[in-house]
Formats: sequence, C-alpha cells, structure tokens
Amino acid sequence: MSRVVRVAAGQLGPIQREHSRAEVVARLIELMRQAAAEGCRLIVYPELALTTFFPRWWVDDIRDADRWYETEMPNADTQPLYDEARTLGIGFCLGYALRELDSEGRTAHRWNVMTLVDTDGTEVATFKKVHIPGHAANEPDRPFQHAERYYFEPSPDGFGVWDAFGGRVGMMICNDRRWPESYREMGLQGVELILCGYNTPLHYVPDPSQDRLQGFHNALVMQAGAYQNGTFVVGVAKGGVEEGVDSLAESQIIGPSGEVLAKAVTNGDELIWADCDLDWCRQYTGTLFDMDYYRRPEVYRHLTTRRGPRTLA
Ligand code: CDT
Repeated sequence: MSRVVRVAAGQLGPIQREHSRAEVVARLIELMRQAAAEGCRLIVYPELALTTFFPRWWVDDIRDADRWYETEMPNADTQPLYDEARTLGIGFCLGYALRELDSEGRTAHRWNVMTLVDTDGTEVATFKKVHIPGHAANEPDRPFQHAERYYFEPSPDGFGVWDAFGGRVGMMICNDRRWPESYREMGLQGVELILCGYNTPLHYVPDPSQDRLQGFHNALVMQAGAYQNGTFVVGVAKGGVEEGVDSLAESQIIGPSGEVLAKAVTNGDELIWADCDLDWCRQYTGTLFDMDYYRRPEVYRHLTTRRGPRTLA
C-alpha cells in the first residue's frame, strides 16, 4: 500500500499584539482550505501560532501574561479551526502556549506546545517543547527580550512518536531543531515525519555575527537532522516583522535524503506542500543509517551523563 502523504506547511506572517485570536484563526482556516484544495492530508502551523511571540516582552507579574496562553484545546476561539478540519477531512498540527490548571483553577504549569490532530478531528498528541532558549530574568538593555525561560517550563517528557497519517510522526518546537538529540531521540523510535514550528528572530542579541547566518543555520540543522535519521522534516515559520522584530521565514519540507523538497519564498502567510513517500525513509534507515547495526551506544557514555563540557560526570 502506498504511504505517500501530501503534507503542507502553513507559514504565517506576523501576528501583532492587537490581532485577535478570531482574526488569526481565520488566517489559519484560509491556509487550511488551500491545503485541502491541493489534496493535502496534513497542514502544519508554526510555534505560538495563535498569538504574537510574547516572550519578547517582560512583565514583572507573570500573571499579566496569562492572556497569551490557552487553558484548553479546542476552545471557543479555535473550535472553528477544528470544525473546518473535520469538514475538509484534513489533519493539522498547531503551536500555542498552554497554561495548565490544577483542580482549583490555579496555574500549575506553563508550556510551549504543539497539538497534532488527525483527519477525523481526534487529538493524536500534544508535545511540549524540550529545549527552552533565551533567558529567565529581565534584560532591559536588550532591544527585545527572548524570555522563554521565564514564560515556559522545559518538558519533562522528552520526544515521543505516534502512529498517524500512515506513518510514525514526531514533533519538536523551534529551538529543539538545533539539537541533534531531538532528531536522534525520535530516530531511535523509528520516526518518519517530524513536524516543527518556529519563531526565529533574525537578530540574535548575544552574538549579532550570527544574524546573516540565520537562514543557513535553519536549513543546516533540519537538513542534517533529516538525513542522519532518515526522516522527513517539516519546518514551519512565523516570519516577517512582528511588533518591530523581524523573524526568519523560509519554511521548508525536507526529505530523508536531506534535500529540500519545497520552500517558502515570502515572509507572509504562504502554503507550501510536498508528497512525502514515507517508504523513502527505509532507503536511509535500512542502509547507511541502519542504527541497529551500526550505532555504538556502549561508547557514547557522555551523551546521557553530561549536559555540557563543564558538567562532569
Ligand atoms: N522560539 C525559539 O525557540 N527561537 C529560538 C531563538 C533562539 S535565540 C534566543 C530558535 O532557536 O530559533
């Protein structure tokens, strides 16, 4: 049986502070309709796809940021997206901020998540971001903050894979794509299709010499991760100038060969898609990258015993 799944990346242009979720959901639905018209079975949206990238701002009382988080999914604002997906028979993967409540209705956790929904409207899984970049304290001298470590807890769950869309699907969120461990954790579970949303400012405040390389690094990590693990990778941006901060677009779909199969050409709302033949993965994971045959976990002891060179085992 053919395992070709037509997958779309629904890149978004900027979402400004004053844009309501209803306005954003209308944009998501427009992209979803385009994807369905092209025969896609799945559309992937960016990280934090319902709001502006609010970690660029500092608030002394984190509760003042509560409005940027969802407390349930679906909710009144996103139900139209779920309804449209079910009508069209298309699955989707949506990034958003989740404020998990305890039984008393108090905030228990703040997560940066992506939820994968199947073509029949049922949730496959919700993945929590593992690698949380940036800083946890206010840095007022910066032109803008990247205070994700204030707004989000790192996932304690790591990287899972799920059987969906005729294959084995994993998720990662933005900074996760820069870490080889993310791909490998999923690769060791037989992943065939990795879905990744991102928000990447073009200006990297700690080292501006990297600014001109943002597009190169984005492609470098996703192409290497795809090839070395014999998997498709769907990277989806929120690009353009959002609240004065310019962000990388360049959404792309990469095959297990490491080749880019489709790539966005604008930094606004744009749909790209590719036919992902999941059987192609075996040509890599069954030969050069037959991990069961060639890997040497017995000599990789530093990988799980150290965080970095200074964290001695
Ligand atoms: N959203 C996100 O994870 N962005 C990071 C920016 C790193 S700079 C603090 C990224 O890896 O693209």
